[in-house]
Amino acid sequence: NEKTTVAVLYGGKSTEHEISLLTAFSVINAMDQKKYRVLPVYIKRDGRWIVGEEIKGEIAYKNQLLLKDNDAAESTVEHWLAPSAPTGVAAGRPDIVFPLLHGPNGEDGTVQGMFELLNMAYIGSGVSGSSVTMDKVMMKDVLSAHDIPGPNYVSVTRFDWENDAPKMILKVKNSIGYPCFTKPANGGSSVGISKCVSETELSAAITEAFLYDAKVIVEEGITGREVEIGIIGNHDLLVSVPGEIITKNAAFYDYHSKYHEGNSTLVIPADLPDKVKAELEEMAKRAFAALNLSGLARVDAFIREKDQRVIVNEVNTMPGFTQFSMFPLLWQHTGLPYHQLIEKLVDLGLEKYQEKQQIHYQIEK
Ligand code: G1L
Repeated sequence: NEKTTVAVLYGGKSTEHEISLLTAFSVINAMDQKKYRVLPVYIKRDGRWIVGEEIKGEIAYKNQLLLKDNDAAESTVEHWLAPSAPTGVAAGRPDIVFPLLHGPNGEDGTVQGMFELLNMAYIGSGVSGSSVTMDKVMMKDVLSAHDIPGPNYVSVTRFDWENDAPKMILKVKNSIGYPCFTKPANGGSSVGISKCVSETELSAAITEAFLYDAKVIVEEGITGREVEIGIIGNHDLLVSVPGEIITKNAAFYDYHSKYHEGNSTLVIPADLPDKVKAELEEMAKRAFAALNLSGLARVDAFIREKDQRVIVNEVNTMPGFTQFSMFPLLWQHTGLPYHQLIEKLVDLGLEKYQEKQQIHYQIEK
């Protein structure tokens, strides 16, 4: 019974460096070292990669994961670059990679593309699912093509905005109205998001969102309950119990204070009528399949007040993943504790890799 070598990839150049580190700390300490060899792979802020020695025992402080040059194992990432290199610690090649990276260098399909080229197994969605889901406009275009209800939205590129801002404002007024929300299209960030109730506010909000991306999405504000649900699987999809985010005095708080300053509470499981719950599960599974996702996703939706219909608002291929984050908590309440969730994701990643090996890239003679 050989152990499976899992490389946990964390750090990175983005603003989410700290969250990535904290998540890696949480994941690594939850992994059963009788089943797995855990290799830390740290991407430093300057972009350099350090492959550390196998982790043995519990890590006491997350800062132990800030590997220094002299912590580097003999094996380096360069060893992985030979697509035919054998797997195993000695050869330096892990059986599977667990990418815990956010933002432009981890969630948009680029890291996944690298592991495809290296012919290595990795956890989570592939290139197309990751990149399409990362771009909120592309994601909503796909969901809408599959008749999955979402808020109305308008895409504004920096080019559109610089050339004819009044036309874009008019477009928002005609197809969405107020209140509306503006967000950088690139889903990696929670910054640059605003709620607008007037043209003046909209103008300022769009200008601000362009600090973070060259494309901005303007969305209809939906009045209703905010719920989230977890999905795991590749083909046979399992759904978690739903959770609900309850915000105290919704109108009063901006995005940051709402989600990051304790002005909202989490209720798991959400208390939903069976019919609504069934619709949420179905919409979440349909969204997962439509976006060509694998492994896992968290789907965020509204239960619209006026008709109790499920409106899919966000799909996240790399949800918060510490032991105390929404996604693991949802699974905890569904009967799958954190360490088992991680094992399941490793199995799903290996399974997907095996399936891909069956594809013939040449016509057999
Ligand atoms: F690999 C998975 F399972 F797909 C995966 C990857 C990344 C799940 C969750 C995450 N989450 C993160 O990386 C992050 C939320 C810590 C971003 Cl920094």
